[in-house]
Amino acid sequence: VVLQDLREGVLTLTMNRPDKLNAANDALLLGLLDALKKAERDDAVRVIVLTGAGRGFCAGQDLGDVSARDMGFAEHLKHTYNPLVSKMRSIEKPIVTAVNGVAAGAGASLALAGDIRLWSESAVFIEVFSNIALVPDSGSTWTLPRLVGFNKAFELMAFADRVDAAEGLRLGLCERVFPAASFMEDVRAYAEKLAARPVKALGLTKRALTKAMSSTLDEALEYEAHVQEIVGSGAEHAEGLAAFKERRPANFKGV
Ligand code: LHQ
Repeated sequence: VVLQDLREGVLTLTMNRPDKLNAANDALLLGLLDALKKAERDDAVRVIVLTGAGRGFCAGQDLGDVSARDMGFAEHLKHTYNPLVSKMRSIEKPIVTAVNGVAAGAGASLALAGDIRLWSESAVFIEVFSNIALVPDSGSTWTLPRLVGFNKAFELMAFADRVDAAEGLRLGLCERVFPAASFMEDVRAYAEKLAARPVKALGLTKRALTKAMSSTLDEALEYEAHVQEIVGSGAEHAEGLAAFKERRPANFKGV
């Protein structure tokens, strides 16, 4: 249910239940979590791309799967979606969510949980939860208001409005929109460019930004100093400095 492809430093994870628009069952969620845990320890993985097979990105919880109901929703979330989203936010590697089609419910939450969000022109984002009288989960209550403010987030959640790519770009739900016809090639080219950046420094940039979102300025300054000390003694920084002095492009690959 999760396809994995590692090439040129880019690990592409494809949610693969296309007949159901990649609606998530336990196997899919735990498969993603397991792949991220392995990617975290694998130096060959510099960037992670999360996308969906077929015409959907992810339609959220598989409503035909009974395990959530058997377990109770809270326990189910704590066992599956919560550790997955938490890992996406804490892993010190850039995650690109490549939203190829509809992202609904927890699928919309996963789309937002990436560090860089690339949408196809045919992407549709729906905080669909209220259609079935549920509360947004898997991080949407945390991410969406930080992007669009409390009130727009509430409106999108209340009416389960369909947000298309143009509107998603305007609202800041994605960084870039690519044509549907060339979407995965465009994502690939983008991810390879990102993989050529100093990903150890980017991993700590991600960590510092995440921490700063719930800290004071003084705490952020303190943490910046702490991580700067770490990257300052690393091989990437040495390569960056050498390249600057030698007036050549830096080669961070494999450093
Ligand atoms: C699906 C699904 C789906 C199964 C499409 N399940 N089959 C967490 C933990 C605990 C409890 C509950 O919740 C959560 C978090 C959540 O994510 S709650 C929200 C769950 N998701 C939804 O409510 C979305 C339901 N789906 C839809 O509203 C539509 O399918 C969307 C808007 C996503 C797409 O619409 P269309 O493009 O018109 O496609 P479609 O509806 O025709 O779907 C295609 C197929 O996929 C269809 O199957 P079929 O056999 O008829 O071709 C759907 O039944 C199936 N599918 N979503 N979540």
